[in-house]
Amino acid sequence: MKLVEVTLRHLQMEMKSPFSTSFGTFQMKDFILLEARDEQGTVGYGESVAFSSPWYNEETFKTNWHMLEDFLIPMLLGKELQHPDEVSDLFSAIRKNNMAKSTIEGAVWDIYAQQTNQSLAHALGGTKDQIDVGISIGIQNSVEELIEVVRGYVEEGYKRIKVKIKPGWDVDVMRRLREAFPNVAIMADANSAYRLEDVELLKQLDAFDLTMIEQPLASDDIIDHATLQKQLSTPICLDESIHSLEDARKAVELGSTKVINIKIGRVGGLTEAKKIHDYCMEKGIPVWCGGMLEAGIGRAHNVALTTLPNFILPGDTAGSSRYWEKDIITPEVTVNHGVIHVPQQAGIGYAIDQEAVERYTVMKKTYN
Ligand code: OSB
Ligand code: MG
Repeated sequence: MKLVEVTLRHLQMEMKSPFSTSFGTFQMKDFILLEARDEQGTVGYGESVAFSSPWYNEETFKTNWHMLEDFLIPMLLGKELQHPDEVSDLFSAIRKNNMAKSTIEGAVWDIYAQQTNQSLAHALGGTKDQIDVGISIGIQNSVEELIEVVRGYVEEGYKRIKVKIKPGWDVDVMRRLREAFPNVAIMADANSAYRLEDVELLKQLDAFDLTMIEQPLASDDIIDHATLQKQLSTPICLDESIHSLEDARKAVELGSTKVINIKIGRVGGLTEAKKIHDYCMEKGIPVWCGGMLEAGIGRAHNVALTTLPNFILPGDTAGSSRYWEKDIITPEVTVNHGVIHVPQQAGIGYAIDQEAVERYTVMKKTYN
């Protein structure tokens, strides 16, 4: 396989309702959709999950555009590849910028799956033909509202409810949520809003039988999380702190995390995601697939990755309609009773909706 043409598009999509975390609120999503064509004419797609502001990590859709245009696309155009795993080896010469790398690596995996006539899930080594999913719920205006929102998703059948927490929206909220839903799998995601000094407050969460607490401490920390985990009975799950297999290994060896949230973009692509999955499986660390409020292409890649056997816990891959009036793929990703049926066709198994893509395109540029 040899890429001969790559098109970047800046897309802008408005979310159905704002999504609030401890670090900010999302309403408009600006992101990059990448289309790659190889010499045989096979077309693959990738989606950058970087946001417009560097809140979650240091990348933005504009830094991704720069990295793609000036470094990553030139490295791949005209380069003969036998397998998508070679992409991350080539990109190892460039530090970090994982979401930028993942955008084009995902399109190479899509092309590879099509040319070997298998679904992306199968190409990755996936074993499931349906996956269980949960949902992530942002900070609401009141606990009463939160309970009503959660009730709706529990009734739809989502297999696990994750709620965002932050100082001032934590112990009391989780207590009331647990009282309202005694038998639902509930977890909390702090997006790095606490410090080790908050240990007494965080210990109070142990009373609510949470499946896990996600990234309570600093986004670059694995030391304090190990200290905290020794004092909590609730398992800690790292998100922001894990960028690679090496990070995962160190966090597991230190005892900083008992579960890992794998996000394809954060770790630099599907090849690295698979390596983290395999390592965790060997160590008995369950993983789940996180979300970045993706549009259809990113969502389709998440669905494929989640078919790997150690994705034991339901992830954040909710259905397209939870986020968008109209997604950019057809059919959209649909969830029934908390389950997504994984498409079996070659490639990602969802087609691009060209009309929707055109409608959301702000800018477009082709490289060849
Ligand atoms: O920490 O997992 C996170 C959304 C934006 C940034 C970070 C996170 C999230 C979510 C939503 O939790 C996941 C989703 O529904 O895509
Ligand atoms: Mg998170």
